[in-house]
Amino acid sequence: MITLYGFGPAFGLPDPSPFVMKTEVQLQMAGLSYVKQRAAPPTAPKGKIPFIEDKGVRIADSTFIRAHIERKYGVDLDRGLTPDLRARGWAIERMLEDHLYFALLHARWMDDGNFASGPAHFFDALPAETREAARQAGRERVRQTLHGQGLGRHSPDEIAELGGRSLAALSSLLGNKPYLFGPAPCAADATAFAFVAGAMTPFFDSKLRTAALTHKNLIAYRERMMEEHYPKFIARKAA
Ligand SMILES: N[C@@H](CCC(=O)N[C@@H](CS)C(=O)NCC(=O)O)C(=O)O
Repeated sequence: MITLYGFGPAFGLPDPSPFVMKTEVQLQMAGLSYVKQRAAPPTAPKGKIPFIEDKGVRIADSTFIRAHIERKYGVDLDRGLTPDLRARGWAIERMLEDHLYFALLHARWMDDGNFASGPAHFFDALPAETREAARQAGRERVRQTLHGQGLGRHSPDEIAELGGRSLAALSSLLGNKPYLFGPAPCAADATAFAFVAGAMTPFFDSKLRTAALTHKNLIAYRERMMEEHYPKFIARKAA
């Protein structure tokens, strides 16, 4: 049995990390059984979540996890796709994981209100004497990450504008198809769904969310995939 390590439900999402949601959906697409457990980044092999444990072997990073499950279990999450469409899937994933992600991170961590209602709670379990300092240090680390990546050097409006362009590009690529490349989902759909859900969560108020919600096809896509992959999460929220 595979164990998927994530953060656990938060921020109105099955997991606050789009990378965890991507991997969970890909495990489901591969038809594999798994259990979920919570873990903190410092315990992960590469200091980032998600990672999986599969019969004593730990694999970190959502892209390497996908490669592992495809290789070990003989599945192809892009089956039926031409080399051209596979390349497009990779390009879409890179746009979302290496560009949109940082706009998402900025909206959650750098906006005072969003930080207070969201990521600040990651530190709640720490002893009272160190909690606030750890919170501020964690926020500072994210600020430095955003600066190093480059997006953090722009104004909040410019960051939202750039993130919005990635969402608009995704919406155009999806068009009126049920999934990115037609009637059947592929690996990049797991990624796209996870990022669209992360951008649309009503838990955070942001220009990025407003931009995401202007795309009716992305709203329908998110709903369709949420029903398909997280029916229990939806039912729990409705109860
Ligand atoms: N390339 C990684 C990215 C994973 C990632 O950025 N995870 C974030 C949460 S969304 C994390 O664990 N951050 C903790 C840290 O950087 O300290 C993947 O595809 O799995």
